[in-house]
Amino acid sequence: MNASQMELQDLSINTIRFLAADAVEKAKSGHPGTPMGLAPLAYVLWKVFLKHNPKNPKWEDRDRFILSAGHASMLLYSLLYLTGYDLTLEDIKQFRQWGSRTPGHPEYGHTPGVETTTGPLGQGFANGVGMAMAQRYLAAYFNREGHKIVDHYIYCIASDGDMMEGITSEAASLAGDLGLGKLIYFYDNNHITIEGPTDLAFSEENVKKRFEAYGWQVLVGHHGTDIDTIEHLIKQAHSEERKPSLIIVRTHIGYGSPKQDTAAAHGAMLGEEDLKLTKQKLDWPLEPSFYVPPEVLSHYREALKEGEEAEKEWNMRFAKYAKEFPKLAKDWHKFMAGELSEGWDKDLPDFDPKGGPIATRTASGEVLNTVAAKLPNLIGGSADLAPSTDTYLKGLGDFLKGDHKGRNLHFGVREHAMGAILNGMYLHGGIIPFGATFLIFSDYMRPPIRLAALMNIPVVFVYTHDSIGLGEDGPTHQPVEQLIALRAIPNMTVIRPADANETREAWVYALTNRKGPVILVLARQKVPVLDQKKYGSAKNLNKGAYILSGTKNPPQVILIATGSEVALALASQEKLAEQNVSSSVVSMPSVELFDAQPQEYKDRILPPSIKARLVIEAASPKGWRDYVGLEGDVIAINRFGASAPGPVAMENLGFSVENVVNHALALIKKTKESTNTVQ
Ligand SMILES: Cc1ncc(C[n+]2csc(CCOP(=O)(O)OP(=O)(O)O)c2C)c(N)n1
Ligand SMILES: [Mg+2]
Repeated sequence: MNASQMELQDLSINTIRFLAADAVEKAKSGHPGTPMGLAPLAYVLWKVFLKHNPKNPKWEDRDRFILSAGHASMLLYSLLYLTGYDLTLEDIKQFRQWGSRTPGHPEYGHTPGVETTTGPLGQGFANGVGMAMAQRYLAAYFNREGHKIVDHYIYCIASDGDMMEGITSEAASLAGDLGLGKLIYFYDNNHITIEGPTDLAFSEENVKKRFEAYGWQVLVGHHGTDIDTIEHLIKQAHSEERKPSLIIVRTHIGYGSPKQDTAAAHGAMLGEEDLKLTKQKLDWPLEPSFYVPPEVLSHYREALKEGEEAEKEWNMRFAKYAKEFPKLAKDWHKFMAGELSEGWDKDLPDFDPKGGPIATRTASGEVLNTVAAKLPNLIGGSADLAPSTDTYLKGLGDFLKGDHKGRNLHFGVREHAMGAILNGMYLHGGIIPFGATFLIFSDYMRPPIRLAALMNIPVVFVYTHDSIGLGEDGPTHQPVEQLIALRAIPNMTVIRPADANETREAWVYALTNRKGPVILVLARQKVPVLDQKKYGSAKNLNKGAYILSGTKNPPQVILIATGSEVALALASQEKLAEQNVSSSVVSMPSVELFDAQPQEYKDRILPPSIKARLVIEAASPKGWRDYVGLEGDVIAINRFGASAPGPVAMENLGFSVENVVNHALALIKKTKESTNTVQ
């Protein structure tokens, strides 16, 4: 490399540093130090290795780049702008401002080129593992001898905080077990977190040995500014195909500034004086701020031509592939568009009451297996609970090291990583992912559930053992507050079907409404299959609530129930009828879907004139006042459950016909009195 090339390289690296420092300075908020330390690594990765086309951020065979340390977002925004994505210098100047395309942390779907939303540490790390799993499955499905249609890397930069988070250990352990050779991760080992030096809480000097124990190849770069070594290490990572690689790079937060190597460089602007000193030290013009030397811009913008050529070359290879394998090529387009194969829903089971009661988890397993046989892009698994959650795809193989064709994923007992991996699989493209565990353990994976909702990505989360009705395992396993906690997440659709046919419709909804995540909440215990000739059709599930069993004249009381409590509501309705009390039963599998209906529909299901409304749900009562008002009543659970056979626990906590009838009668009396008082 000659002197002018060296100079261009230095200028290119410093451009990233000062775009970050200037943007944080202008916003008076953000994280300048990390991009400053990482700039050389990012430069070499993006300039020499990253296969991408800035003009088409969705090109299927691009390398994926994840900034798991999302607080260093200015690093990513700088790279996106410099290499020619649809992001301008003006956008950079609007860093962290209302409505800007450069929010505090990278947000998927908001800024072109951002592959996933990061910020909550550890999530990006695990997303990448999901992307690599999706990639391996697609490679196994599509690649043929001499035709490597799927051939890209997943790169990720992780920080000290990422390395401390438990989810990282979960995901790394699985990635090693699966031998995900296309994963190339960087550990930004700068020895600093917010409170100070990492050894305040992290004396794990040997992250290297930890990752080796996980089955990773671990490489070490002692100087974050030594680009030749970093380049060499990345090449070494490329040549290891059977293990993921972690490249540990010793960097210096706030490089070049008076705050270098201190926590002060992490999360606040450098300040006018220090910024000036840093610019002087690194030989950077003080004015103008946001300075991008023209030769630097054209140097980075070579990515445009290179990217276009790379994609063109791939398109040509794909055309040859399509000629030789027309059926696979057709599948490819379907997979990438997230389409369901024609006739996917033809043989869906129609459950008959004559078959006897059936747990909704069991019905779900039947539906899932029927559709999976026709949807090769549907893959998923559970966190070591496939037999209990009924999510095993029979005869469709296991996804294992060295054999990535199988469609059953074994996450091990790693719920948190499972959630983020599912997100990553969807974000990679080509996959309809689902994952399962007990509803109680949704708590173990709440961060990725929330991020799925924030990103509006259609991941299907399957949660069984959904109430105290699960029985003897007791209060540690019996969900109480989980339903309302999940319903509280914006953009989330929670569906708790009443019986087998509603469960079928819940899956149909989850697979056809690909606008955001769906949570299926299923019972362990058997529930009756509701007679479709006698009651309202389960096909109404997509309206969120419907009249399951109505009355000719307005009922004296409306019983609203979800999931396994719907059968209880129906039994109570019969008992009330024996006492000449008229009631209707509304099945309400999804409050979110009901909320989205036109007012006219809502008023039809819950007429405003009828104040006697009684909700029955074996979970926290929170939230139900929205539907029953202050006058109505809720039979719910305001305590933890108890270890006992399911029916006994249910009975003792108020889920009996007798208790429902008593509440209904009292409610009718109370609402009548209050109406009289008003008159
Ligand atoms: C799950 C989670 N917990 C806490 C935070 C708040 N936070 C942001 S960065 C950070 C740690 C900073 O240290 P490091 O990860 O080493 O990043 P660096 O300062 O070196 O860039 C913390 C605790 C977060 N973003 N995510
Ligand atoms: Mg750090």
